[in-house]
Amino acid sequence: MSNMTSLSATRATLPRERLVHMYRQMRRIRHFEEAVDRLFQQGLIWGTFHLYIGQEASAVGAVEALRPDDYITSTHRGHGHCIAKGASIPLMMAELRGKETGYCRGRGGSMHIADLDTGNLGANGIVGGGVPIAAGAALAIKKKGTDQVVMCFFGDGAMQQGAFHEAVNFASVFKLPVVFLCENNQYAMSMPVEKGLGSNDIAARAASYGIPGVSADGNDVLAVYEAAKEAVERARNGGGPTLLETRTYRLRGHSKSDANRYRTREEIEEWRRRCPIERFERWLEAQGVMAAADFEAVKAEVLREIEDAIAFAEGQPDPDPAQLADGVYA
Ligand SMILES: Cc1ncc(C[n+]2csc(CCOP(=O)(O)OP(=O)(O)O)c2C)c(N)n1
Ligand SMILES: [Mg+2]
Repeated sequence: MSNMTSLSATRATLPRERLVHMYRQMRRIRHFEEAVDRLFQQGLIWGTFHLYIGQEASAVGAVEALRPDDYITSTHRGHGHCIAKGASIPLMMAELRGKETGYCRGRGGSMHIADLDTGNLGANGIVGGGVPIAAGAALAIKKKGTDQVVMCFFGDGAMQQGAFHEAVNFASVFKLPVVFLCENNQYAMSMPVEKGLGSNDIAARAASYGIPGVSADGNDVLAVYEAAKEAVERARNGGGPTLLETRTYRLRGHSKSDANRYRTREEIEEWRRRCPIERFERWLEAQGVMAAADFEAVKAEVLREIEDAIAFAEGQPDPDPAQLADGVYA
């Protein structure tokens, strides 16, 4: 494994406020997810959800390379993408609590949150389901003649789906403005990548579609940002799609019920030491951008924001049972 302990000092070119923003976004995702877990243990969230803890640098680095009017497609593990793109945390919380004022009027839950206002075309319970949606959105962009870009998030497991192959090939043939971002978190449920993929070299697969393939350290928010920026610029300038792998790790179980029998405690501990937030803190401190007191202040503000969102959601109305069939089409 490559040396993943330090962030490169060549990336000091971003202004302070953007670095602080990236740090805050990572903390917002981390503490949102911790709150979701807690609310579930308290019996206040039901259904299922998939926590993004450990992967925060992937969503934040990638979305930082986008404009507000660009689109994303997301996955079953979508809270991080959603928050990174600018969603309202109170409305996400209301949705997870099944409230009428949530993003899907309380009917969708974790895996169906979409937010068209921020360009989030939606989480998706179908593994690989977002990939053709991203290609379709990119085709629409091309037909309309705007210069927007689609960032398509999916997991290593999604690469084994037929829909992935069809959509990436289609996007390549038509040179569509899309970045296919594979979040390689080492597992698809209990299946390790080295068993589930014919080749561990995810980026190399791009060659078979005639598009560039890039691999980035997914726990280094600036490395993800740099790789995503290049891919986004290529897409925006008519250069077509890129396949970008972010190598990361999910620190929690696959879903709410996971006894972690398929991996060792040592492996989890090793990745915990590469925590993307702590690594970014060390770098920010070394660069003189933020100090320990600043980290604490951001953390306290974010924790307050999350508690406010929980209180907001608690006070929201439940859906009216008489409207149960609203939005059911089949
Ligand atoms: C088409 C389809 N097949 C199977 C599943 C069940 N399933 C849910 S998540 C998952 C693993 C996905 O792994 P990956 O794409 O690597 O994403 P990760 O969970 O690691 O973020 C599977 C098999 C599903 N939701 N959809
Ligand atoms: Mg995976």
